[in-house]
Amino acid sequence: MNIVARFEIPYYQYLNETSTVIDTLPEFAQDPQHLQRLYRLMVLIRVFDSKAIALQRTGKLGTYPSSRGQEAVFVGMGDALAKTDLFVPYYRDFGTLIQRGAKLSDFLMYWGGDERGNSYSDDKTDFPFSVPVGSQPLHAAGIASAFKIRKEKRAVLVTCGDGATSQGDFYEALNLAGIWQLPVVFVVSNNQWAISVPRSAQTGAKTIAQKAIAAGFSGEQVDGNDVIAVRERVASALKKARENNEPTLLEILSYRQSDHTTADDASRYEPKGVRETEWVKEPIGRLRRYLESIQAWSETDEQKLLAECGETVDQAVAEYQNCPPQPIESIFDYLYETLPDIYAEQREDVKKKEVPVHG
Ligand SMILES: Cc1ncc(C[n+]2csc(CCOP(=O)(O)OP(=O)(O)O)c2C)c(N)n1
Ligand SMILES: [Mg+2]
Repeated sequence: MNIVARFEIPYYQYLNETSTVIDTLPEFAQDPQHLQRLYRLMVLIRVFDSKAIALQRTGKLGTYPSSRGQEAVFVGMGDALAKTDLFVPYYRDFGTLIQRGAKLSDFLMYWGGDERGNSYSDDKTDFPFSVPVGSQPLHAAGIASAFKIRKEKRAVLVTCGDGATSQGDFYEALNLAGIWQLPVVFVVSNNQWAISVPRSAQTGAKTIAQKAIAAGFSGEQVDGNDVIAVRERVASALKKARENNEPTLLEILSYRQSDHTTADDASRYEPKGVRETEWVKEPIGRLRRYLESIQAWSETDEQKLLAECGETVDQAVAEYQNCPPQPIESIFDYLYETLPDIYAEQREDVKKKEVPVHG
């Protein structure tokens, strides 16, 4: 018997749970100002997130999926992307999109039921959120194929959750990326839950990262509570994609510190105490403690930042609430270029209804 192939799945972490540096820091992370920038973004995301949940609880926003606990994933990805790359997000990714030209108010609009919130990117390059679970990796493979045919040095970054990796589309996308050698990076944001289904019930494989092996390219795990690791590994994978048309799968591990969405109640299925145990790993405190240890952050900085984030978020809420709603018949206008006759009557009928205001 001969062994014909062997595989390994690496795990990347630079800043551990106790905020200790355990590996040589990548160059960008040796610049405290760069780390402060990432820290500020993570805090902004958390402040916005709490506000969005409060708005939903008071009837001013529709269903909203929280980012709590996953801030480093969004910020690390956004910081690693080049302007010319293309991002194919899923519904939790607003924290990346605000680094790509989207406004916070766009997301209030979107989750408030106004589709104009979905038209966020400056030059309309990035895709809108994918709410269907697992369909977007295929779109990403298709776009990457176009970049390759056109010989453009651009990479596609696509995200999905751990639950999405059980969809056939996910495997098909990986297979295509491997066989065609496409410039695409697949990020699986593994927050350990797909609504009430735990990661342990999702796959018999030890890691999700190893699913890349069957497709013929490399997969790795990244500590998703360590923004330095996320930023470094996503940047490195994007570079390989741009320069060598080499795909990568990154399984980024974190923990969902919230209900699945505001329509969920995780206390009905999440074992007691796990969230608290996982909280010691959370990304914002981890980076703050490190910055404090190198004298690059203080309590005064923190208070100033929280006040700034509060103002920024309040401004976004005001923009959302003051934006005049669209005419109600617009739901027909976005769907068809030429409205089929059978809907003409319905369109007229709906015009008589009262238009709900934002918030
Ligand atoms: C095709 C499809 N099936 C089912 C759903 C309902 N659904 C919405 S989110 C979700 C769980 C997804 O979990 P995961 O991929 O881990 O992402 P997470 O929400 O945890 O970030 C499901 C089943 C959907 N939106 N689309
Ligand atoms: Mg999940």
